[in-house]
Amino acid sequence: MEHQLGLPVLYTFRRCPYAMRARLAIVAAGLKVEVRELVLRAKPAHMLEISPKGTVPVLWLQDGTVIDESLDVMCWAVGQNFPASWLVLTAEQQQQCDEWIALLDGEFKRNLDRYKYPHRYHTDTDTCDPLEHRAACEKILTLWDEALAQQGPWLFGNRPSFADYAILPFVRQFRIADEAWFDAVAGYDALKLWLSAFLASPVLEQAMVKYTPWQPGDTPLTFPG
Ligand SMILES: N[C@@H](CCC(=O)N[C@@H](CS)C(=O)NCC(=O)O)C(=O)O
Repeated sequence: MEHQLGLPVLYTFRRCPYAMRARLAIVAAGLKVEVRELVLRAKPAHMLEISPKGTVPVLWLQDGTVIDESLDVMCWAVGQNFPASWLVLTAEQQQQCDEWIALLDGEFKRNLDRYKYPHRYHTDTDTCDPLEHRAACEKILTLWDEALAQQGPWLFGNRPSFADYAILPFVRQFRIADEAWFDAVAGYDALKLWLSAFLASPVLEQAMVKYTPWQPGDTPLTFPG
């Protein structure tokens, strides 16, 4: 299971928004890793050995260090080589960024899951109403829409930052849950522009290149390809 290419190894799942934010930061930082795509129902034994909690992304460095939280993978990538196009946040912006990400990974994700997969959250006594959860997500989207309307096209002005790339994969997922509704709903003008610029960006295209699931013994592949 060694690092055959002399590069860090990234266990990833293409559609996972956490893995996406890690890959986006790796692309933006101009780094290369060895990629191991997986399917969630059949996680590679080696990944579970180095990170028993079993979530993607997992980055395995050449010295054996394991980084298995998406935000930590992003920090590692930008710490290796800060993306030239990204904004360096002031202390105040960093605090705002941290607050938004906490809201995203907590309340937004919780409601997004219930909006997308309500049947998973029905109980004997309670049915899960997806529209209630969509409305809860919308309250949070409004915060980002307002920030973008005031000082867009990115969350902190005219350059992207850690905040944009940490958050956008989840806003993309929110849209995908009901694209026709999202595209037709009134409002969110600045947020929609922000999302569509991201969806058309070369960084996303590179981060979403398809790989066949990895198996031990496969020829190692690099990401980005
Ligand atoms: N806090 C973790 C969350 C990662 C996460 O939950 N990833 C999902 C996929 S989107 C996962 O691997 N779930 C495990 C599974 O479904 O078996 C992070 O930020 O990296």
